[in-house]
Amino acid sequence: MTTYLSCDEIRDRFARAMSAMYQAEVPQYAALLELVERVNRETLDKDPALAQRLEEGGELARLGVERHGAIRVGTADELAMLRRLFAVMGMYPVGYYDLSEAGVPVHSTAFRPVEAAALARNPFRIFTSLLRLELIEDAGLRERAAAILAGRDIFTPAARELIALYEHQGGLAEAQAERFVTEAIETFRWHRDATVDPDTYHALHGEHRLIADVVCFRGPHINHLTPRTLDIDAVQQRMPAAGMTPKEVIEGPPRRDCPILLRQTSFKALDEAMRFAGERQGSHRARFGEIEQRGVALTAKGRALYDQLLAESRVRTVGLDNATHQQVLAEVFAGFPDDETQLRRQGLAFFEYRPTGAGQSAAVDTLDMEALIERGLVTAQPMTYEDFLPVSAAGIFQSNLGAGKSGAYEGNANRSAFEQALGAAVIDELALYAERESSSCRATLQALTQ
Ligand code: OOG
Ligand code: NI
Repeated sequence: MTTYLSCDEIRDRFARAMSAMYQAEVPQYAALLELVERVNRETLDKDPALAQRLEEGGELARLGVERHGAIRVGTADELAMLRRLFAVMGMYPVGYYDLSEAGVPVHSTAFRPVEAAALARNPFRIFTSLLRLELIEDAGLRERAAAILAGRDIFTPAARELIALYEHQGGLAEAQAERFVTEAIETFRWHRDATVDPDTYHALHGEHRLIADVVCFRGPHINHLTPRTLDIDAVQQRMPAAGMTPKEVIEGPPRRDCPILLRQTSFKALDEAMRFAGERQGSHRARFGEIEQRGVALTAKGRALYDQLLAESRVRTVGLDNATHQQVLAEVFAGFPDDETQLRRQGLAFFEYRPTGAGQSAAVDTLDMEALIERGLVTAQPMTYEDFLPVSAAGIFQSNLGAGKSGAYEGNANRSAFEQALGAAVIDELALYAERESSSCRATLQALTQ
């Protein structure tokens, strides 16, 4: 019998191949990886308890692997085929993000692993955006863009065959998987040669740089990769000395004792030489490097509080430099409990419960989780947030692509149109965390009462 590789193994190889390709394509990204590694090492040296926690969680060895990347596609067919391609690697569409409100004419999902074990093996995600041509007001330009997109195929014939083979067999054998990774990578490669002449490029660019980025090239080049940093504030501060221009502010919540959700920043997109159809030289600015630091996933209640505080802080942070911005954020977020017990008791964050060694042999007379935790019979581990934040994503888009000519687009969220293009429903991220939490509760109580 043929043995098939696990989806996790294929995803791991794919993530590594993407990293190697992107480092070769964008040398400044390789420099970012070096800086992140240096800061991570210094952070671990200063904080042996953190080092031990990471070691025990099996995370130390994986610290250097990228956590996510992003692409942008132009048509429903492209998105639907990507869904099948990512499924080969155990990556499924989770969450719906509307960016139109922030002036970016796309809506998005994140293809990512969903099971805890798969996330632990390699959490690599691809934030995937679909261009919303219907938001372009100029009908002529809209049709021109649609016609250009209709003329390209972003997948190699072999990639298409291997995806069909995977679906037919239910897996890929070693040589097939190896070939699949090689072929899949081709879709995300940078092409210096645009498919359009300068006039077309500039017309689309004038509407929004993002539209030119999606429409004018042969494929959806990977536009950034994102390693994990243990100290995002330090990396932001040290970027200039390492020859990088950081985006103005770190997105997301402020630094806290109990980190929540996701903090992100990037070096700004680089001006890169390209060639128009007809050989004229030009330049295009779209590709950058990002870093992330994740905290605990919030419940609907916790998320509502986060959104409220973020909105409050926004009116006070316009135009501030990062240091002052972070100071104001910290003041506003004083309203968000910052210890694990409160986060748990107030139902603000998700936790995974486990019986301790003592718990396994104790005779218990209560099923009250908090009482069991107090007595040292159960531990509650904060669950890492595995998804993205629309306001942060908008900030990342804007700092690398500019704001576009129309400010906010009239359009609004249209999840059903997105799902129709995708050919499937997106998975509700909150339901995933809630299910993991409640099944850990059930298993814990069962172990304690046996
Ligand atoms: C995606 C921007 C969003 C994130 O980490 O929030 C993103 C893009 O620029 O295509 O990657
Ligand atoms: Ni990103």
